[in-house]
Amino acid sequence: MNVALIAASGLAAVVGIAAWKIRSCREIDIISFVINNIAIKMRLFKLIAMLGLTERMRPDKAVKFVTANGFVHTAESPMFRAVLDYVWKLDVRDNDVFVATYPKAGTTWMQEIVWLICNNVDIEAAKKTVLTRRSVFMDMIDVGHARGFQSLETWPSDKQRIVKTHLPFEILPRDATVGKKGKIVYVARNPKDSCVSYFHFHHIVRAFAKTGTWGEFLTKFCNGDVSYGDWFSHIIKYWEEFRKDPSRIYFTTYETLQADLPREVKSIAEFLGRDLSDEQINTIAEHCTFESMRNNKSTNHEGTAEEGAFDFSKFKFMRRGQVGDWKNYFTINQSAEFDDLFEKKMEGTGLESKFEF
Ligand code: PPS
Repeated sequence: MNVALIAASGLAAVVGIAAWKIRSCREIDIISFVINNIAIKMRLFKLIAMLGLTERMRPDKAVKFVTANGFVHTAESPMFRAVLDYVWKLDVRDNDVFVATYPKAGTTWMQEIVWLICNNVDIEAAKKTVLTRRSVFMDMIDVGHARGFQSLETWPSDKQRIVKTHLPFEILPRDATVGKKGKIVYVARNPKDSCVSYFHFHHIVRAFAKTGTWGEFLTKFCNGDVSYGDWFSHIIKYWEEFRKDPSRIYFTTYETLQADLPREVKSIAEFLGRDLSDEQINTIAEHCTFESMRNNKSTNHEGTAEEGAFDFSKFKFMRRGQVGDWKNYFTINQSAEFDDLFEKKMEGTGLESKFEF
């Protein structure tokens, strides 16, 4: 045996033992902090998954913490916590477009639409490069080929940034909120469907908290004890800001996109100051159907380097893509209780009629 082989076997044994010893996400965080290398962190995630130890990494619950500007925020994956202080100070460019949503509202869908609108409907280019590289997820740190917060700072100045975020309006970059730079496209989704989609997504993301049963997860969702916190305050705040300045914020819903995609693409293009032909609008709409995006390696999150963070064995990222899937999960009592909560929280906002259950 040569020396390199002995060294490699030794290293593999050490890493294997370390992975076996790791009991929680927190420990992976500490290791990543010490080695300061997010790619290694992703490999650790993968290794632990291969050893069948994924469940032990999941935190028990979401954590509430105070952000740089004093806002109380909630997160499960520590990766999201780490980046917030930087986000607040980001230099926003005038032509930045933020695709903002509460998780599972159709973010990926809207990112692809906006990217195509802003890039001359270049379908070939869109297929060639995964969406996570074309459109940055601001709330995350760079992971392998996935673009996170750091890449925003070094993004070429001649290329427009299409920025994905789930952050509440209050903790977006100061330049975007106080400074009013860039535009925001906000997508909201019927909260019952959002909750069902989020429940399944928790089985995919290795670093998210344990869901418990469906009923237990629903309770957490209603209490805002999940990553990105309370659904109601998220959407209400963006809605209020949209009403103050509709020239800078576009507000739409998943259900509106489903109802008439070409009409919505046209309207978003107008908001972004792009004049698209009917043919271009239809090309985007066809490229962005659920089936098409589910089969597209560039948008379905499969086979990318950040995959180490995901476990697609039970559910795919492009799971169902339907309006009303909640009816397969909510009991009659759960639905009635949710309706009461919805009525109470939404009263007087003008948002009540946006969602029909
Ligand atoms: S994330 O992780 O928060 O960024 O997820 P997000 O992209 O917001 O939401 C994922 C859900 O959107 C569905 N989806 C679509 N539905 C219809 N048409 C298209 N093109 C489309 N693309 C994504 C996806 O399937 C998830 O919803 P569920 O209900 O889980 O299927």
